[in-house]
Amino acid sequence: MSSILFEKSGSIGVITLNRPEKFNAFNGPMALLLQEHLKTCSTDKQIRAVFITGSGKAFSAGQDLDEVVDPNGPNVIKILAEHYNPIVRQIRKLEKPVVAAVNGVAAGAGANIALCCDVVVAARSASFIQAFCKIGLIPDSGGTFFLPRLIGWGKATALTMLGDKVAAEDAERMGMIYKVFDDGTFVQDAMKLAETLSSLPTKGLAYTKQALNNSMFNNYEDQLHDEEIFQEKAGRTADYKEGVQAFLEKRKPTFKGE
Ligand code: LHQ
Repeated sequence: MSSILFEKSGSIGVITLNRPEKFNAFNGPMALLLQEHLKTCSTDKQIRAVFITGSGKAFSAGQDLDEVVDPNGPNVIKILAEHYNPIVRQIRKLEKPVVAAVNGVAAGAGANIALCCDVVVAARSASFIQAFCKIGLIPDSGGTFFLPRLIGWGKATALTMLGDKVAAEDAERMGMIYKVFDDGTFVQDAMKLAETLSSLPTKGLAYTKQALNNSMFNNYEDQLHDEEIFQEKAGRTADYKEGVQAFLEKRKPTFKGE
């Protein structure tokens, strides 16, 4: 069985982390496979939203710790430079919305890969753990960048230094994630959200994502300038014309992602 399952459901690329016996912990081949599937999601024009989830009880327990003690395994630099950092970069650059559907515990790199996605939802029983401090490491996979921006410096510092388990509802309350859904309807609710995203003006969402990415480091004037540039591009899309036309004709728009 592959460590990552991939299928197309309508216009959604569904990626399932699939090493349930290891709580979907990442080894090298699995990280490289995720990169391949993300690339497919980026290049396949039919795909207009990406959905990442885990099989079994966990979303992902982060790095497979058996691999790091394997004398033939990759070293820390290789793990970051070739496994996790390319994944985070791909997700942030992907010109389509990426939903993390956190079905269970998300720890270490597993948590931070989820948190760099565009819309993060979690089952009520799921949790998030910055587990790195418990084994003497620092938060990676973008954790030191995204977490303080999501929940503020003070909380991010405490959570990364203490490694507390954060329940999904608390994660929602502190702004770490978008929404919690009940366990019983989690898969349907999360997929419905991805379906909605996949039916919206894909290019407009891509420009929104790029503008938000830039807002992480731009100053105010540069950001206003970027808004001009991206809005000009959005204003040239067919979906923009369709959105305005549909509004004026009092009908539901049909967006094609063009
Ligand atoms: C695992 C793992 C795992 C292997 C559960 N590996 N088997 C970057 C640079 C270089 C090096 C290292 O890493 C990184 C990035 C990182 O991600 S560092 C952080 C690595 N992750 C962790 O430290 C988390 C370790 N796991 C846990 O703390 C717990 O398993 C959590 C809190 C995730 C879940 O706890 P429980 O619900 O009590 O489940 P469990 O501990 O019983 O785990 C279930 C099974 O999964 C178990 O196997 P077993 O055969 O005993 O049933 C675990 O051994 C296995 N597993 N995480 N990371």
